[in-house]
Amino acid sequence: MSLHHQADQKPVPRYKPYSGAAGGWGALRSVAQAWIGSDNALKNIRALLKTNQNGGFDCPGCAWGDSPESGMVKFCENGAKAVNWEATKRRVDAAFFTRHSVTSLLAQSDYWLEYQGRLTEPMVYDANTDRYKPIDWDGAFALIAEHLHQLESPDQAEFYTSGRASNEAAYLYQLFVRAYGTNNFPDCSNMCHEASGVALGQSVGVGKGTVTFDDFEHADAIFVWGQNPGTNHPRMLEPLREAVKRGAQVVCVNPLKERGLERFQHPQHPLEMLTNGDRPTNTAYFRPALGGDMAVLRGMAKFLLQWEREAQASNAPAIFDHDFLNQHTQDVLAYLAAVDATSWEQITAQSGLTLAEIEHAARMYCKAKKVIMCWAMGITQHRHSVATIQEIANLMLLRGNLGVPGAGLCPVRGHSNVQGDRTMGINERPPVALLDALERRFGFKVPRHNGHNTVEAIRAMADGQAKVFIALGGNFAQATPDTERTAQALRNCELTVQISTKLNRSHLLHGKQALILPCLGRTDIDLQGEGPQAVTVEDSFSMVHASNGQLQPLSRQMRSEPAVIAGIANATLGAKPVDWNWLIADYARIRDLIDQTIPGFDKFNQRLEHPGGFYLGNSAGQRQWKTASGRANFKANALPDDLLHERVRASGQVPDLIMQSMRSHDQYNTTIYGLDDRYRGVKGQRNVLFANEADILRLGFHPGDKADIVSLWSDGRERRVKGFTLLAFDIPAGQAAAYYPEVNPLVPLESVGDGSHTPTSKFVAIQLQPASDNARIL
Ligand SMILES: Nc1nc2c(c(=O)[nH]1)N[C@H]1C(S)=C(S)[C@@H](COP(=O)(O)OP(=O)(O)OC[C@H]3O[C@@H](n4cnc5c(=O)[nH]c(N)nc54)[C@H](O)[C@@H]3O)O[C@H]1N2
Ligand SMILES: Nc1nc2c(c(=O)[nH]1)N[C@H]1C(S)=C(S)[C@@H](COP(=O)(O)OP(=O)(O)OC[C@H]3O[C@@H](n4cnc5c(=O)[nH]c(N)nc54)[C@H](O)[C@@H]3O)O[C@H]1N2
Ligand SMILES: [Mo]
Repeated sequence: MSLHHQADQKPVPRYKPYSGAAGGWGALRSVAQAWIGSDNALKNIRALLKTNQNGGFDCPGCAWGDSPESGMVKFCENGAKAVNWEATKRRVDAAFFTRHSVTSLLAQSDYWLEYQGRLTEPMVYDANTDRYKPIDWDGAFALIAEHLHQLESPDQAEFYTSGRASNEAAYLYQLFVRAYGTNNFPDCSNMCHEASGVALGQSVGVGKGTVTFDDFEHADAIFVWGQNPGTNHPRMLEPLREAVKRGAQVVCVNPLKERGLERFQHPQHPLEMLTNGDRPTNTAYFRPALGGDMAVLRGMAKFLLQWEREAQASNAPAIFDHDFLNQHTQDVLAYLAAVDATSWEQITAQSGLTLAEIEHAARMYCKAKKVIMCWAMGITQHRHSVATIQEIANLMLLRGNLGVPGAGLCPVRGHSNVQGDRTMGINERPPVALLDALERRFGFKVPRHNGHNTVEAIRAMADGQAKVFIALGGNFAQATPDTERTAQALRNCELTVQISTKLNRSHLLHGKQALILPCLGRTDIDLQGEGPQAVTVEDSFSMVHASNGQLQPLSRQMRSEPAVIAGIANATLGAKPVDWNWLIADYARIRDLIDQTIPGFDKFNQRLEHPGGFYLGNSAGQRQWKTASGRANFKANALPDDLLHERVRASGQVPDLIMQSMRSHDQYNTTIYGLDDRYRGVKGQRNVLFANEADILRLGFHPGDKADIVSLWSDGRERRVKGFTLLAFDIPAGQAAAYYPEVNPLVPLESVGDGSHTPTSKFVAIQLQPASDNARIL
């Protein structure tokens, strides 16, 4: 059965552990199904082959980078799905909205909504008929301008960004929004790698990863913390298994035994496919408690300190890199005092690992001369994520694992251009240098006060302080926590505007007035006044490269993101501070402005001509520290006293389990491609809770039973999702896992990371109750 037809059929839920390697035949079969099942098969194969190659388009999937030189994998199974999903021929047009009222669409699943096809014409909500009806572009722009002009303050508008927006679109957007007068830039990054940016900015002076693709070939050890690359960054499996092959250590830290982190068969490697061989992707696997990583890291540091003292006493070679510590770092003694002050009891209790396991991890770290540490959402979506990431940096600084080939910090980004969007100034807490540069170049008074992040924006809309919500991509209603409150917040607005490629719930949970503005995606040819345009993106390794759409857009009425922004800006501000329409005729003109205002982009247009793009550079990777101290800072954070939030305790209830929310193999964030999660053995269902069999029995249920899940928080609100099937799974006792976004209603809006404000989607205190009624399966 093809992936595409599932949306219209009733699936048969199944659950059976998966025995194959990651990648391999399973991945090929899945790609083939996506192609054959697609209504646009031939076109898609051609499109796919250009993915990430010079002259083609950048994969709209994840932000993993490719080696600019080698013939490494240029696409993966999930990239294929992303391309295929965007390149559909199905359309959501005026006729579609005549057939479906908004209320009737609300009863459909997220899977069904996006499956209906590409949005092809601008639409406006008509409250009389409860339907979207066509509006022309000028009418849409005028409506937005009218609302923006009516606000008492520009801070009453929220401008959301999702991480697929190109550099050119993001730059234009932030310029317009700041010229309009606010820094209200909630973005997907606030729910994603915000903690990495905050933590690394304070520790090493730059909030991005310090490694490049080539470093993976030189590392002696690679640690992968809280990340599932087999599903979310499949192109990363290749360097991991190559590392294992050449004798490097690959150490995975993840409570779940993720298949991609165990074995990988290369789907583009003929011999391996024929012999059905596969290779391991790790040399050690540790399974901590949820939120236990900081304790693991602290324990590793404590072993290092012990061994350093022993080495000093016996005149053996030092464990620490003393030259590096002396020349480059600050506050190491305060940090070591904090390490001494942390007890082994607290470390083992909080980490969920034994002392022997922590010692093993520490030895692997110590034996390697050059270490890379990678991490993703398992690390960033906790209350103490900033402190945990700073602990990663601390451990790396102790042995000078920064700014040398084969070593460094690697927060693996999510959305394909989420890093670039930040570089372009999508930032609710903008650096002063950026604001100064904009003011100098464009001569308007930029707003200097901080704007709203995602959680603050929801609160402002809920309180009626913010009245206009504009989204450059994404699916705000589903990606955010506390789903019911977010829906209410959006409905409170006077106007909501979604600039999107596909229909999703954010179009249905709208303000009093609402617009859908259909835009081109990465795969579409973008024709402007001066001809077809390329856009640019930045990957996790700070490589900037061009992306050229290849496919004829489905409708002439779709506009590019820069063109939509220019239209809104022109209607709102006129040709000030720039001539918006002139700018978008040739995106090289936007790049000239980027060149003049954003560090690292001088000669932008010229440098783009280099095949594979160019490297933006990273100061910490060059051992230059853009911190207040001018050095790399050790951060002496204490371990949390208690992982359980005091507001969970104050609820007076004791949690049955701690739950993380995660991605299945058949989804891209809130976009659901299918109902299977191959590597975890789940078929045809998403409303499931993975738990340890002993826990399921202890709580009075049996595997396969349905249960309601309620979360604990002391605000008197009930947060419940209904009728989830309990799956007995290989997961540490006391833990549970479920899919995002189905369990987002359980994440309290106030449960956020310290210093990052990121919803704590990987640590939700829950109780199970007998199912109150049958939930929707789809
Ligand atoms: N195909 C596909 N690709 C994607 C995406 C997608 O949805 N689909 N999303 C993109 C985006 S925006 C992002 S941010 C990335 C996300 O990439 P990931 O971060 O890999 O995404 P998650 O599924 O949230 O996986 C989190 C992993 O962390 C583990 N984990 C959870 N809690 C903890 C913990 O406390 N400690 C440790 N050590 N591990 C923990 C989980 O078991 C899981 O393996 O992927 C990007 N790429
Ligand atoms: N519980 C829980 N919640 C989470 C997470 C979690 O792990 N657990 N992860 C968080 C993370 S890491 C992230 S990044 C956020 C993601 O949050 P978002 O980025 O807001 O969500 P997406 O699902 O990626 O957005 C999908 C929609 O984007 C639109 N779209 C797709 N391509 C384009 C394009 O090229 N241009 C435009 N304009 N629109 C486009 C389509 O209409 C599609 O429906 O969710 C966060 N929420
Ligand atoms: Mo993300």
